[in-house]
Amino acid sequence: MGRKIILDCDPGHDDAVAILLALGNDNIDLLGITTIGGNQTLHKVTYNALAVLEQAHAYSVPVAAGCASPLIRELETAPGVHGDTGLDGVDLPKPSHDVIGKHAVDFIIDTIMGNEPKTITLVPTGPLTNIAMAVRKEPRIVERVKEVVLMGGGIHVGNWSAVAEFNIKVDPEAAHVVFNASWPVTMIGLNLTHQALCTPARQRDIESIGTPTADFVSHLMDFFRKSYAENQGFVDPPVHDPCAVAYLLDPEVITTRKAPIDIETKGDLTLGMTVADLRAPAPADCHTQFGEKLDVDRFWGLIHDAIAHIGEGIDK
Ligand SMILES: [Ca+2]
Repeated sequence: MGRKIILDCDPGHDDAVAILLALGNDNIDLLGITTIGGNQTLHKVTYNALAVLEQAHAYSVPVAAGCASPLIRELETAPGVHGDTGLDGVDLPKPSHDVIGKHAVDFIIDTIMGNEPKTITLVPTGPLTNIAMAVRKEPRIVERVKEVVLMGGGIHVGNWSAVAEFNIKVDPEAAHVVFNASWPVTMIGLNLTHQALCTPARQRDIESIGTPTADFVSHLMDFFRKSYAENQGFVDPPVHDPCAVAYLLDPEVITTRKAPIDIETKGDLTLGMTVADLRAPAPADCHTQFGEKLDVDRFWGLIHDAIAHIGEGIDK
């Protein structure tokens, strides 16, 4: 059995690749996908999560819809990056399954409390609203979870403002709750994910697998390349979210550094900034760390292998 994870996401092109990476590797046991309003509205990203599972014929992975908006702010979506559907650029297969009849926050709590302590890893790749709500509703999950490995934030780099990354900026108060809970948090931020660039050569390598899912990913990357070129000044798009899953599959793919990290919730210019204190070695009780260096070949090798493993459909 692989590592048990819950993927809390807002698909989103890179979320879709993260889902496929988790599905296509037996060292991950994807217990469920929970959705959060972010890249697009909750309704759209939930549909997208179901459609990505349909694409991979992964019919037994439960999907639970979560919060439609941040804790105290209006939802900000990212149509300029992900299009009107949240997954523009592909013909999404129509989902044959629906969400389960349980809210994402309750699914997260029940799964963590219903499994052995320190066996469940939370992998948030969207705004952190669901995770913060779960902490507030059932604080015992903080002690019980194995760790939180999230995509968000960054060290001295932003994409939704000069210093803030989208997921954190959309719901900084939720991020504050998550980073200040005492569980181990690994932040896979923009400083790391901007090393995960889908170059044309990487994309051709994926296409060479020659399956519908490989084509699906390639079409996603075509759109992502265009939107990143137009909106963010990138030649090749950074594929953020699968970096968090890759770290769980192979810790050596990402080198990490411990540092106290907190979230700015008040700054006029710095709202949503992940403030890491790098002045000295981290204190012994420091529970936060961040990804620093990506082994790029190893990372794309994991993506390739997962898509190849899914083949014509994973049927699980
Ligand atoms: Ca995401």
